[in-house]
Amino acid sequence: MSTRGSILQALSGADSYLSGQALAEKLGVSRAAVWKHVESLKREGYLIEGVRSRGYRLVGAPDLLTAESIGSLLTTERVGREMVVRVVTGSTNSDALELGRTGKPEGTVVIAEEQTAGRGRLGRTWESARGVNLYLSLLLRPDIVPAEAPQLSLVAGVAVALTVEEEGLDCSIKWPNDIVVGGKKLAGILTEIEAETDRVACVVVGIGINLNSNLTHFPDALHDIATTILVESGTTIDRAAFAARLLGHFERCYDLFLREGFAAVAPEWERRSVLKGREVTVSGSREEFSGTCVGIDTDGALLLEEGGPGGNGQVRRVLAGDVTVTGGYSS
Ligand code: BT5
Repeated sequence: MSTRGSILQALSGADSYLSGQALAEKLGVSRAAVWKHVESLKREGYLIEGVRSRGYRLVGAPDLLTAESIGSLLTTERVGREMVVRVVTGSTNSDALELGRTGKPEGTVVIAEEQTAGRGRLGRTWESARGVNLYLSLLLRPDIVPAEAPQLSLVAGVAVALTVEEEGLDCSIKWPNDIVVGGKKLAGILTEIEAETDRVACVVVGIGINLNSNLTHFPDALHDIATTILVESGTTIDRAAFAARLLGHFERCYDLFLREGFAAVAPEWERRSVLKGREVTVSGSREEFSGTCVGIDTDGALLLEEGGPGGNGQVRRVLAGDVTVTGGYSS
């Protein structure tokens, strides 16, 4: 972590003043260097009180996503330990794929305050208003085959749900990648891979979560289908703290996935699934299928029991596509 990050971490963890001397000794830098970093943090909007005989005290932090503001709260071993934070970018997924090609390590995270070309699946757009939500991409290098990569969307879905639930909201997941609160989409996940013959060179898991935007940040077409934590709970989220917690949950779920496979994460996913027992239609691939969702397979495939007139009760595995629920999934 940078000296600035370490200063911020020390100040955030202190319940009283920390003297410049104590900080300097702890970090192995001069008192003048501590002072310089504190001044630059203040210019960024951190409220740091300095009292001559006592030292520094952190009184308030700006709602800015910075490597320091997130890094000082991280509990992970490797996820987010390398972080690239951009004020504006096209798409954090594109950035992370690019970093993957240049050899950046597993766990590297790209975060942006705003995306000008945020991407959903199948060429769709992800609305990414500035400074209010979270747009981040994780660069991963798991030893898996390309066909297993979509399971990481589900792993990330569980991590997002666990983080959102800590805000006191009930979360459901709509296969494969919609995180739903109050019947509306709160977050989406886009997993992309860079493959080498039959192995994965890297996987990028992109997560977009609506935190503090209100509906005016969205185009009209999304007003009935999108929501945010602010809209659902009336509380403003500390985005850096939320991001740090999300990365913590992700690392725990991901490590479980690496150790024991998707089947170990599946129960957490299944208990939030809005589709189980519902009549659904899956489109987007070459064919369209309808049936009753009976759950997901141990590898994350959606299981549909074909029924109704002409149906034969067979269970079909669906690997990709968009799901429409007959009658909607809000009730
Ligand atoms: C997704 O696609 O849900 C994946 C979204 C992934 C976004 C993240 S942000 C960080 C990273 N960098 C990127 O460029 N992308 C990832 P899909 O299932 O195709 O859903 C897209 C659809 O969701 C759109 O067609 C809209 O209907 C709706 N939508 C767009 N923006 C939204 C938003 N902010 N909140 C809720 N719904 C939205």
